[in-house]
Amino acid sequence: MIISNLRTFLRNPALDQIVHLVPPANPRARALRETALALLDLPFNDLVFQAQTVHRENFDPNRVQRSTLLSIKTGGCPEDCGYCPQSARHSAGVENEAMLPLDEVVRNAKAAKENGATRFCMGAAWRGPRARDLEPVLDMVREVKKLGLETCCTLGMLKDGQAEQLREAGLDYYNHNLDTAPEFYGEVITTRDYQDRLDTLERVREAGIHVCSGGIVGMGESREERAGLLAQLAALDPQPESVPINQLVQVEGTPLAGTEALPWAEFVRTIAAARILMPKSFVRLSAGRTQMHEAVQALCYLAGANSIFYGDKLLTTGNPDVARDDALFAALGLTAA
Ligand code: SAM
Ligand code: DTB
Ligand code: SF4
Repeated sequence: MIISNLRTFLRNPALDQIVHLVPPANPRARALRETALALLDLPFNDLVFQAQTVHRENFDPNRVQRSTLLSIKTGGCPEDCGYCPQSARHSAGVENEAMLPLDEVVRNAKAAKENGATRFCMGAAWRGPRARDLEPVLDMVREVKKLGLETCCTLGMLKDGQAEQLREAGLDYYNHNLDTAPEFYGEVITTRDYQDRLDTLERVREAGIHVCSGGIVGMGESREERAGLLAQLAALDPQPESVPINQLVQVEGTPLAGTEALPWAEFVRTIAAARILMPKSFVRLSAGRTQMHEAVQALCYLAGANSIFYGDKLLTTGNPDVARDDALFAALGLTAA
């Protein structure tokens, strides 16, 4: 009760300046936070121009990398992430399913490759894998890798040794999001803390796996808090190879359903600031595209997004179908990386 009152007190916009003075633990993130906020505060055209300039210095601006997602273990998750339809604590109507068999995963990966995806990302609704959960996933990684696809997993928190096992099986990327700024985090998730996430990212990095880490915007956070998320991501050393920026997909039955929608320009600003702060990372325009107008997606590409989730499903919710994305790529002259 005291904590929740304190949070409400600290979230009072009039106190933003004061809250803002509370330094994040990492000095690099503290400095980057000021830079991130200054970027987000720029006039839109100045920000997008700067982002496109940085983008051109580091990438072919007309090429976009495409990853396809598959939920290999859906629902029944013990964690309480306020955005997530797969939490057993919410009532979003997502059933607790068994792990998919290997042949079904391979079938989906082949289809993804035929459609033109270069990376296949397998997600599980776990707090983290138990030893016996990891074995079948290692087989999936080996088989998907054999197809000539880049492999990615998102399985929750990893314990000592698990990242090494995944690496030996042929895992190229591990997705683990910081999700939001440290000071907003407790509003969204209580069953694991920010440091747990940083620890998993450290294990992934030390095992020699590429890091995919980003977050979600539109959860009711302030612009300062979006700057805080970007600063934490940009402070990772080295910076993540992939940075998914998700727009909250509001699912009925989750605590965050009904949150006031983020204005589209604010989403584009977040992409642009991510591009400038992490010039060599693939910035992924991630969840939320189904509800997003083509023109807004085009602005995201202009602002430096160069990766998407491709295929008509994310994990449990929809994504634009392949035909809609192919039409947008054709309209913009974009090609798959
Ligand atoms: N259970 C694992 C974990 O949380 O690390 C892996 C799967 S989890 C679904 C992967 C990520 O999906 C979350 O960290 C979150 O950033 C994103 N996500 C989940 N539900 C979402 C939603 N409704 N809208 C946007 N992003 C979402
Ligand atoms: C990420 O940043 N976004 C993806 C992926 N990493 C695993 C997941 C989005 C999930 C959206 C809600 C759903 O489909 O369940
Ligand atoms: Fe579980 Fe991951 Fe969903 Fe959180 S985001 S409830 S850990 S599946």
